[in-house]
Amino acid sequence: MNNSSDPRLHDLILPFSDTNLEKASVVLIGVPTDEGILRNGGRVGAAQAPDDIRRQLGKLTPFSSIGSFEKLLIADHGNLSGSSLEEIHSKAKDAISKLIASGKIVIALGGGHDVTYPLASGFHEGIGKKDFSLINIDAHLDVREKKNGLHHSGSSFRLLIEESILKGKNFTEFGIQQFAYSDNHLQWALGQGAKVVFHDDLYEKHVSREFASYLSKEKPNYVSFDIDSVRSSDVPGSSAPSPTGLHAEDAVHICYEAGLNPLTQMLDIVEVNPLFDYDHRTTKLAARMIAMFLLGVAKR
Ligand SMILES: [Mn+2]
Repeated sequence: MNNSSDPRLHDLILPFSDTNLEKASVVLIGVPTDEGILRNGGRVGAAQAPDDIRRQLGKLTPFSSIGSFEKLLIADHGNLSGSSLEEIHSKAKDAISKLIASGKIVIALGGGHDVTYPLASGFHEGIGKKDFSLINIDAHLDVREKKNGLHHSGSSFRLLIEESILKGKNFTEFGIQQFAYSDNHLQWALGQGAKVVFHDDLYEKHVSREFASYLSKEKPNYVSFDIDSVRSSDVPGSSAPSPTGLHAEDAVHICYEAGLNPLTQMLDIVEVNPLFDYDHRTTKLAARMIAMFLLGVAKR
C-alpha cells in the first residue's frame, strides 16, 4: 500500500528493470548462497538472508532525527542464482563490475563471506583495477587457505591479497575477537601489511568514529560487514555466533559512517542466518544497518 504521508521503503525502492537500474544511484543485490559456509564447517541458512532482510527493510521509513533519504533513488537488482557456488560467484563478479563501472553505490546481501571474494574482484574491475581500501568488520580474520582446492566462507581475504586484487596495506580487519583466530593467520595478515583492530581494544573508544578513521580519504572504499562481529544476544541469527562483540548500536553507526564517506562505493552484509534468528532480531538489525548506510549516502 502506497501512502504518501507515511512512505515505507517497499514503496520507495524501485523494482528491477533496466530503466530503474539506470536512474538509481544506489543498487541492492542479493547473493543467496551458503555452500561456502558448509565448506568451512559452518551452519547453513544464510541463503535465506537476502529476502528476509528485504522484508524487514521494506517496513522501515526513510526518516530519522538527523535527516532523511527519501529523495535517494534506490533500485533492487534482485537475487543472483546459479547451479553451483562458482557460477553464482562468477555472476556476482560480473554484475558488480558493471554496476561499479557505471558509478552506482552497491549494497550486496549475502550469503556466506565467500561472496566478498567475487564481489571485491568485480569492484576492483569496476574501478578500473585501481587501488582500493577494504575494511572487513568481522569476529574472524577470514584469511584461511582453500579447503580441498575450494574457496569457502573463511578464505575471501587470503585470495584477494594472494591474487593481488587487494593490497595488504589497504586492508583493515576491524572488530576481531579474542580466541577466534590462529596466530599463524594473524601473522600472515600482518605480514601482508594489513591493519588488525581487535574488538577488545575498542572498548574505551568511540567505536564508529574509530571505524571511520580507517576509511580511506583518497581511494575507493569497500566495506564488508560480517554480522558475526556483533554479539549474539543482538544477532542470534548468524552463521557463527559469538557471545561478545559489537553492540547493535555500533553496527548501525558504523554503517552510517561508511555511507557518509564520499569514497565508499560498496557495502556487503554477510553471514546473516534467518534459520537461527529470533523474532527477526538479526534481519531487522541488518535492515537498520542498510537504512543508516543510505542515510549517510544521502547526507554526503
Ligand atoms: Mn567473516
